[in-house]
Amino acid sequence: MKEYKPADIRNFAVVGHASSGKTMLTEAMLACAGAINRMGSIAAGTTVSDYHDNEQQRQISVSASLMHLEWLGKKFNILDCPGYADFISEGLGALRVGDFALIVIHATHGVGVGTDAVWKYATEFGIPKMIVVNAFDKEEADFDKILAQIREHFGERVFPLTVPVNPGPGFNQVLDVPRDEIITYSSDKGGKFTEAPASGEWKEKVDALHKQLIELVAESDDSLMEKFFEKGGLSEEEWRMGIHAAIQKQVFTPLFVTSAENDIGIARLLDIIAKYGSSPVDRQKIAGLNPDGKEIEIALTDPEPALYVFKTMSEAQFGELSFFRIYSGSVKFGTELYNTDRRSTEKIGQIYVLNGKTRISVPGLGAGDIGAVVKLKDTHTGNTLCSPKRPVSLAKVKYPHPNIHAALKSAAKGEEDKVASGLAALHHEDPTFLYAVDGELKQTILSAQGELHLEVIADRLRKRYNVHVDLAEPRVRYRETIKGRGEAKHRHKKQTGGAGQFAEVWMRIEPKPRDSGLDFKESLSGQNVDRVFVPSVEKGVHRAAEEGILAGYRVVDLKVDFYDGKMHPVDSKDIAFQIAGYFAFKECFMAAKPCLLEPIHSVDIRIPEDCMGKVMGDLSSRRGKIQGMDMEGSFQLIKAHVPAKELYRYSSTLRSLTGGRGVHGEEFSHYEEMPRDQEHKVIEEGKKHHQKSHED
Ligand SMILES: Nc1nc2c(ncn2[C@@H]2O[C@H](COP(=O)(O)OP(=O)(O)OP(=O)(O)O)[C@@H](O)[C@H]2O)c(=O)[nH]1
Ligand SMILES: [Mg+2]
Repeated sequence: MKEYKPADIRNFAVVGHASSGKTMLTEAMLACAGAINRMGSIAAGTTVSDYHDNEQQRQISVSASLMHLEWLGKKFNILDCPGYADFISEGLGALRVGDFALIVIHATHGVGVGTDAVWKYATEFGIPKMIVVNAFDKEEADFDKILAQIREHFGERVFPLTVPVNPGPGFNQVLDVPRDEIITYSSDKGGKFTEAPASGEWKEKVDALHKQLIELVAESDDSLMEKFFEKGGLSEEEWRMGIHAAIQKQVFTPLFVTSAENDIGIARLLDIIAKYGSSPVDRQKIAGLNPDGKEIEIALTDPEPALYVFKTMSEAQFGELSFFRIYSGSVKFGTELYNTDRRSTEKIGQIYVLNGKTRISVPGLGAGDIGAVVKLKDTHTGNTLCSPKRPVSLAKVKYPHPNIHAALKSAAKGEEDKVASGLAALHHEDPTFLYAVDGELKQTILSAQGELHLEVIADRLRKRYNVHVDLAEPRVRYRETIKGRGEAKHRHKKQTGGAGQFAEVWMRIEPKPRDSGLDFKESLSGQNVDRVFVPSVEKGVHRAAEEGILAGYRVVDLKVDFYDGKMHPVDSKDIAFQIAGYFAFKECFMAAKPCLLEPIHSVDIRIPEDCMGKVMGDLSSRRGKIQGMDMEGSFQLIKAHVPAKELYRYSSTLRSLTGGRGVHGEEFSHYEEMPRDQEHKVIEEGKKHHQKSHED
């Protein structure tokens, strides 16, 4: 493969809402450019990009895949990203290294919450956007309607460079605004086309659009603006020169129409990307930190290499692949690089460019390019590899905090070590999920971006590490507390054989505000109890509070006063007062109107307006309390407080209530007293659990 200059490279992330056709669009681009002979399909699981088992089974993308092709002498590095919010880390990594975002919107599904999310991320990364409206072969596809919706969301400056001439089944013609032509695509899914000048009503339409386009381009540059006013227009050469800058500045966001499934509209999209799309040269300098934490600039033209690892992936029979983008210098087989984040040296092994699972080995890659390398020793997603002469750490992607949880149950004994090392390896690959052995719940808790994400992690564990694991509902961290005051006098006495034990503890308790924990104090007066036993009583109280009294959950939010008691000159000792303190506390607690508290999560739900009724109804059946409602673009944002217990697998419910158009995020908010009937259930379960663990 030949070497490409940075100006001849087009790195972009194909992103958007789930199932908008990103993978098919990528497939169509590859077919159009001759990188593959024939398009695969999602249904048959034969696309280049979705080559993993879990993608083919579910017919969705789970990992971002790297593909490349050549078009008009330019090398396109295409990162096809999953649309499900569960796998947002993949899209974030790709947008981090892309020079622009190709945002795909389904012509009939319209702008989704996933579209909004990637738009926002692309803006944060400071890269321009191009929009593809796909599936114009669909019966109900309506260009004016979808354009209006997109403009409502993303502004009036979304501008169509192509317009469908015959949308609906049989769609094969587009009006091409830069060329003033009607382009007719072949029906063999090869992406070939013929062109003819627009005539009649289409001529009028294209003339008007062309004029608007020239105005937009003129706006991007003062000298073009002057020429525009002098001559009342721009020459072909002038506006073509200005279009690149106009896209960079996002004076307008170009929009294209396609049918990815039939490879319609793709060739002209590739043309525009090749001629006017962003290249690494458009973002010549990026910021990084040197080892002293000082900000430095890395320029594309610096000879010393600096690479950002945006993704790592372990592949069966192949080992770990690290995907990188080169921000300066070049790499080749055998180059020694410094991993600034791990403070270790790595020797670059075989370098590859990829088309999904097909890897083509190359001797090296230059500045601006994207590739992958196998078997680095200790390099993870987000690390910077660089010349030891100029150590730098490039800005990392900030991933959203994982807030969807499940417990991991081992179905086979003796696999604990394998599970633990598998989880550690998977976490390095995908930092957007976390795991922890939770001492309180006595479960291994996985936290991820969504339920699909959790399922995929469990799948990977099973397949790659050959362990028998299942996901289960995580236990809920209920708390126990009191609503009234309570008192007890507990005598502990054991005087049969050997050394005796004697202690008497008089104690009272009262409630404290929420989230204030447990306070222990003594107010002993006189000499009934030696003060050396105060810590013993406190220990006993804490043990009882940790164990839980009503249903086995931690006791919180109360004040304990150890105010008197009795002792015996010989038999009183630490252990006797611990035991007396333990039982005195339990008795006080039961006398003080005990109750259970349950964790409440604050939940943000984004849905299209037409789903409001269903989602609100479902929320109230989950004991949700609405905290507020807001419009975000045309989406409804609902903020609610919902008990954690009611939220297990909520995203699947939301997906089915909204036909895949809604998403939610959740976070612990506070504890609240439980309704009586619910409390009763938990207490009964707690008792059963207690009995079972005693029998085991
Ligand atoms: N009719 C029609 N169907 C399409 C078109 N493009 C994609 N599809 C179908 O839409 C479904 C989703 O396509 P994908 O390419 O997997 O969509 P995606 O955006 O990559 O999906 P995720 O990566 O899972 O978010 C598949 O069944 C495709 O065959 C199109 O242009 N026309
Ligand atoms: Mg896909």
